[in-house]
Amino acid sequence: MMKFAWDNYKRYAFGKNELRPLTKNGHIGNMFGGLRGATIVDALDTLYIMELGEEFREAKSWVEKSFDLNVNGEASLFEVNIRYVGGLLTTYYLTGEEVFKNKALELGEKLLPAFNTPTGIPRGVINLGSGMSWSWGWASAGSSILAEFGTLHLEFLHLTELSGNPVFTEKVMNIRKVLNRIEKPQGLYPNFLSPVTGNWVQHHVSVGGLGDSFYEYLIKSWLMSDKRDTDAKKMYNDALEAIEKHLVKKSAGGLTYIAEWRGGILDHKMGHLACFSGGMIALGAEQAAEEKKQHYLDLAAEITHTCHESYARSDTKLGPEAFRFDSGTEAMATRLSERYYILRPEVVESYMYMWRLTHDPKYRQWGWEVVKALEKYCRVEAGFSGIRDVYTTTPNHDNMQQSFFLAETLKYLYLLFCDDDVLSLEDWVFNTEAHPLPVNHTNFKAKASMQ
Ligand code: DMJ
Repeated sequence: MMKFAWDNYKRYAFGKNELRPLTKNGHIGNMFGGLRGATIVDALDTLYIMELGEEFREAKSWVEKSFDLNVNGEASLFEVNIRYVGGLLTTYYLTGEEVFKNKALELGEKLLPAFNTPTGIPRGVINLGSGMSWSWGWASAGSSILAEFGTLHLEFLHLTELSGNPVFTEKVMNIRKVLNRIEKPQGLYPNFLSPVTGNWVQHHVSVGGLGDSFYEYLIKSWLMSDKRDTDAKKMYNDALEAIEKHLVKKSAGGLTYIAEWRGGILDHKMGHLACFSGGMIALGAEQAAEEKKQHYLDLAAEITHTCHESYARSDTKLGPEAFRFDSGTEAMATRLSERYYILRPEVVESYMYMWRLTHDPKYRQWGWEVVKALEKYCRVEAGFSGIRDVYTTTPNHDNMQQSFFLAETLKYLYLLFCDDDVLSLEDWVFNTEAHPLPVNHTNFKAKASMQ
């Protein structure tokens, strides 16, 4: 599947950001501020890990010869960090090849002006050429987004490690300081924060979109520090406790889900994005107090089960963008606009973690169901495509092969069927785009080569 996805990208869209597999051309999009080759950089480590040597060399050669960082345009700080910086850092650690390190550091420098705000909380959009930054037009009152400024920590610590420049670590430690200082409604973290005043702008809380990877990076910061970053662990534990108290619910049919919270009122909806949390909670269970370990493993298994149900209850056996638990509905989309599946990884990501942490064979079976469904409904003549409605077996394709399909979905599926020592969870922490970064056992450099 990876070879098919890559070959078609190479044939029809090489150097563009993503493949449009129906029209057989490339897509540039507006998230990466003039950067190109998102699929190449996102796929590098997956190609390497899967031992697709020739394909890896094609990708590397593009990075060496054609990857231009002198660009202008509106880039998402978050997306550039998780896909490009993350992908380059990982490939450096896997191969030891300097070109990946140098590109990661050069790009990291270009992101720094986004932090020039009164609080040091970065704005969401940056022009990589001029360094001008601003907030997303859709974010209320010029706010920054929790999942965006909260998903820089892992990569920025590695940028400091590899450059010797403390500025990257200082920037993300300051974000943590601001978040620690500010009062949290009922212990919850709202999704919108003003980079000017440092106050919350709106009380919307979600473990799905807009919030998700902030929580993920707290527990992973602790893991990546070889369990020394106890502040991150405390923030994670406190946040999870509040989430459990206020957002975790059980449906009439017995399915555990995480609702969204709007100023105290619950929206009984769970996004596909929130399904990463099964894996996160299982990964975090290890550090919990003895009497809570099993509880968190059970909670993780229940959430993963619910997410599997969202797949199992559809006709294609792929899950919708969001599913609901209201008016008699359980784990199904009720709105037309939420029925699509864009090749997202979060559900198989949780299967992979649950498999590694429990070895219950059902997670491999569930992963295999996804493989079959992808082959049946998303494979088209020239690549893989998202579908607009998971509840019909004659799917309408969206004509997009997302770069995260190669970075994440296929990598997690592959790892689900590998031995545990391939990218062992003891030694590697996956960034939110599934790019593994080494745990700081003694120092990061000790892990500069996987071989
Ligand atoms: C990916 O880019 C990352 O996993 C991110 O954290 C959330 N969205 C997509 C995949 O769905």
